[in-house]
Amino acid sequence: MKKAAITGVTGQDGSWLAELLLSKGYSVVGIMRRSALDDRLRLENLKNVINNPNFKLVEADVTDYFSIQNVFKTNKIDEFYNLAAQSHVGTSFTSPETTLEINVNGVLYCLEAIRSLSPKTRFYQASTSELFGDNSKAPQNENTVFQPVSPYACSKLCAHQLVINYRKAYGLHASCGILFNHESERRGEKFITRKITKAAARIKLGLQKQVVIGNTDAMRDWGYAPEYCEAMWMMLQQDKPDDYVISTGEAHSVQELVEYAFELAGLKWCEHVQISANEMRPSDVPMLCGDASKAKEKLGWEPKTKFKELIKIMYESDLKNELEKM
Ligand code: NAP
Ligand code: F7E
Repeated sequence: MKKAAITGVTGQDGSWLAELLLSKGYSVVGIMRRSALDDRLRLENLKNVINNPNFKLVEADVTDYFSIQNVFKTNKIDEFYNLAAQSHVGTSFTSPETTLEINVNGVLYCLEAIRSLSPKTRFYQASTSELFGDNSKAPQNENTVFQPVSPYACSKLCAHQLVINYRKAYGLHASCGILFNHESERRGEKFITRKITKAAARIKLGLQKQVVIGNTDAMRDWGYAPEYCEAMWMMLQQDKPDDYVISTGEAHSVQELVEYAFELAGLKWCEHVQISANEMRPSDVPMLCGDASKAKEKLGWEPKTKFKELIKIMYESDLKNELEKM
């Protein structure tokens, strides 16, 4: 039985990846940092996996080298998926130091632990389309120049280069997935898709009246998270490590997202959506649209769920959740 470890297992992608790997017969070590929060709330996304006998939760923090070393000292890990991050771009402007600590040093510690204790372990790094930043060339692929425009993107660029360096210098099987935005009914509620689908559901049920958002001109290439987690696994099954763009190849604006979610709720968006400078970022990525041809050719990966289907899944899930709470 292969054993995989996942940092960031309590996050959106970590929960989908844990489910996927268990379904493939892996034994999974889910890495979770300590929190003062009630575990039941933090583990909500993991309720499908928590009672699986092949799943084990361990406490470790990627910013604590000893705790990461300990994962390797107490487990023989075949595949290590590093999904832990301060992943909110807006927050990275207000907490740049924490963002760099987790997103850069955290990655360095994982790589160092593998290099020194378990050099045969295959490593996946969660890189991001935010690396492309201000690059007006679209669609973006693995050869597009990186022009990061936030502390989050700068941290992820440093991590991306560290992974490439450890691959070249030490021969580690270390790959980066340059994933474009991917969402699901488990998405954190501060990201724009979930913020909008939840607000539309709550406004429909009379539980709130307004939602306040920022830049509606931004365009993103939004895909469905479980499909993107399958691509992570595919990358680590290749003989050689490499970096891959994962995307749908379609871009939609925040404005389109708002209009479609409120249409699903049978509401007029302009009666409920307020634009505020408070929700704008000091600098924002204007447009992301990916070209995942390399992943299609080398991994056989292709996206299935398109924009409208994705937003419908999220809206219907939020409506159901809110109805269950009433
Ligand atoms: P997420 O929901 O924000 O999850 C992040 C996870 O990292 C959480 O489980 C969080 O744990 C954990 N974490 C944060 N700091 C940690 C630390 N010091 N030690 C251990 N764990 C820590 O993010 P996601 O959407 O699943 O994304 C997964 C990864 O892909 C991230 O690296 C993100 O930057 C990257 N990415 C995401 C997207 C996307 O569109 N979703 C696109 C490209 C790349 P707590 O529960 O304790 O906070
Ligand atoms: O913003 C605009 C915002 O926070 C999308 C992370 O998973 O994907 C994600 O980063 C767009 C931006 O995602 C609000 O300014 C307007 O232009 O949902 P988001 P993101 O910044 O693209 C990448 C690939 C990652 O790697 C990240 O980890 O929507 N926007 N009004 C807003 N965004 C938010 N959050 N809230 C608003 O009120």
